[in-house]
Amino acid sequence: MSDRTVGVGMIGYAFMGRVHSQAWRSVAAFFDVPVIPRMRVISGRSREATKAAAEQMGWEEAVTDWREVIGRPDVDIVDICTPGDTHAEIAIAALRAGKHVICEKPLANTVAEAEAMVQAAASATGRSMVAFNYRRVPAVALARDLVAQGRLGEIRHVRAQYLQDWIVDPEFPLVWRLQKDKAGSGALGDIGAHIIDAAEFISGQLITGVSALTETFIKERPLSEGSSGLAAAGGSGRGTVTVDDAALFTARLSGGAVGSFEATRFATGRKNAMRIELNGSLGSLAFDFESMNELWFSEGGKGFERILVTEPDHPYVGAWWPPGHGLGYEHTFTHEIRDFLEAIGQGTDPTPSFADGLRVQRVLAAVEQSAADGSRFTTVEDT
Ligand code: SOE
Repeated sequence: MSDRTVGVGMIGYAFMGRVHSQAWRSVAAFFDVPVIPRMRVISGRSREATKAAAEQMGWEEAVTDWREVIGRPDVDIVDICTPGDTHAEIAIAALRAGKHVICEKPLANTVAEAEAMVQAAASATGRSMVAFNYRRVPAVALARDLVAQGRLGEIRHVRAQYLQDWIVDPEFPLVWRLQKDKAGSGALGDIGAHIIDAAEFISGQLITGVSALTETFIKERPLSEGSSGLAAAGGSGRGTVTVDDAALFTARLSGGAVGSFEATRFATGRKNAMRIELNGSLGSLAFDFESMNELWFSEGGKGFERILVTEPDHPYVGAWWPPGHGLGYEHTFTHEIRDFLEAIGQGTDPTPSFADGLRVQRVLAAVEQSAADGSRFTTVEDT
């Protein structure tokens, strides 16, 4: 076996686990990575279901206790794909055991947990990364490059939305993403976190303060009897929704831009519309994940023109298909794993780091605080 092999253990195997598995399986087939992942083991609560998932997704073994994964000498990388309430405990234990850790977003359910994770990462030998996969959409990476090259000039507006509609039906069950003790917050942390990260990543500016409101439209739902991906079956009995259905906020950014942000699961007809537009003194750009192979760009006083982001010199694209053939959701995770392995191989710190995840967590906290205070402007560092 190659001495470049690194053993991977994944905790959780639902929607995010499936898409991460696809990335672990495919990364070395498409990218020239310095270390080659071997999919050693996954853990989940039910023995039978975890075993079936391991077989289906290409993992060698299945266990029912995540501590077993962390304790194994043949596991070098721990991939955390569980709900947010378990991130801190697992990540800190894995880092203390000397593992590299990649953790799903948002980093944690609270600022205090995220701070503890950052502390553990700072004193660990392993590398750590939070999985904001949309940074790895080629068009999003290209957008950041254009801003960094100064093509937009001084950025004045950042306009970001993340629109979904999978819980519009009031009879959609009370899955874990609708429970504060499991998910930390609702649309805000689940999808708002992505646009906060994308806005900071593309603009190169940090959110310094927010003025927010949140809403929970459907306050009670049938209890959930099982879910797969974002689909779920309702059982008997009803429970209270303890998170926001929608979160909206305006923001100030460190470079002088002003921002508006909207995260909702009630945008009927919008399935995964992660959108961002930036307007600068020289030009603008606009992106919508539902057309993820396109970036719209305006400069020289002209209207927007489409860039088809499928050329070999566009970020990540050269590893895949000929121009015009396009990429999908799963590729963003392959790119994320590629960058993570690259950093591990080179002995550098991958981004976004746990510290970046903590920053997003502070913005989430500021949004919640501002919404609770009745939209008073809330400084991010005060949370
Ligand atoms: C559900 O809203 C979800 O699966 C998020 O949890 C993911 O982060 C996002 O990529 C797609 O939607």
